[in-house]
Amino acid sequence: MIKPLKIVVSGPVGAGKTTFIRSLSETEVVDTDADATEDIGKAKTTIALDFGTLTVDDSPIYLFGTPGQDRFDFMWEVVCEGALGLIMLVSGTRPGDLGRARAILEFITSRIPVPFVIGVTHQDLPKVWRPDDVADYFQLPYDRVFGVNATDGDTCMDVIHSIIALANEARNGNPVVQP
Ligand SMILES: Nc1nc2c(ncn2[C@@H]2O[C@H](COP(=O)(O)OP(=O)(O)OP(=O)(O)O)[C@@H](O)[C@H]2O)c(=O)[nH]1
Ligand SMILES: [Mg+2]
Repeated sequence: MIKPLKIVVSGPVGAGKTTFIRSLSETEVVDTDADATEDIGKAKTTIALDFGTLTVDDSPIYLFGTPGQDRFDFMWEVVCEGALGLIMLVSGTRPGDLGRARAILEFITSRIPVPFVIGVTHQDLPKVWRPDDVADYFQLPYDRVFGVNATDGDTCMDVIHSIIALANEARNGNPVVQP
């Protein structure tokens, strides 16, 4: 059996990590959503991880989602163990969370030299931050930042194809070059 490619989906609270994995997974998603105990603008939040699977071009992909809340940050390293690619999601409706997204990105990539792409969710809504705005914020090339509607698998697949290409380079022994 081909070893599955492990991809982590991370980002701040409400970025759409659980929704993204649910939209893509071909198997029933294992989630750990529980009632939020503080006001985070929604009823449920991930407390440990999300897990889903899909197959792309005959290759098995494992998707692991992290919790967004700070108080579960001890889970990030656990969830990221062995990952070959990282998808950072930020919501276009929550530009105030970009600093938080940057902190998570630095936390993970400083511990695991993993290639990453960024998805800006909620692109189906008007007046949200667009991928180019977020690329400028992170000073990243525009082709590393994708507009996503996490409730719709089509836009999520663009992100998956991009991270698979980067992850395969890393898997083939090429050094991970962060932009
Ligand atoms: N319209 C729209 N709604 C979205 C999108 N992504 C997520 N949502 C909604 O936003 C809310 C939060 O999404 P979640 O998937 O729970 O976010 P999360 O990143 O897993 O959040 P935590 O687990 O709390 O960190 C849910 O009500 C989703 O349905 C999107 O791209 N467009
Ligand atoms: Mg979640």
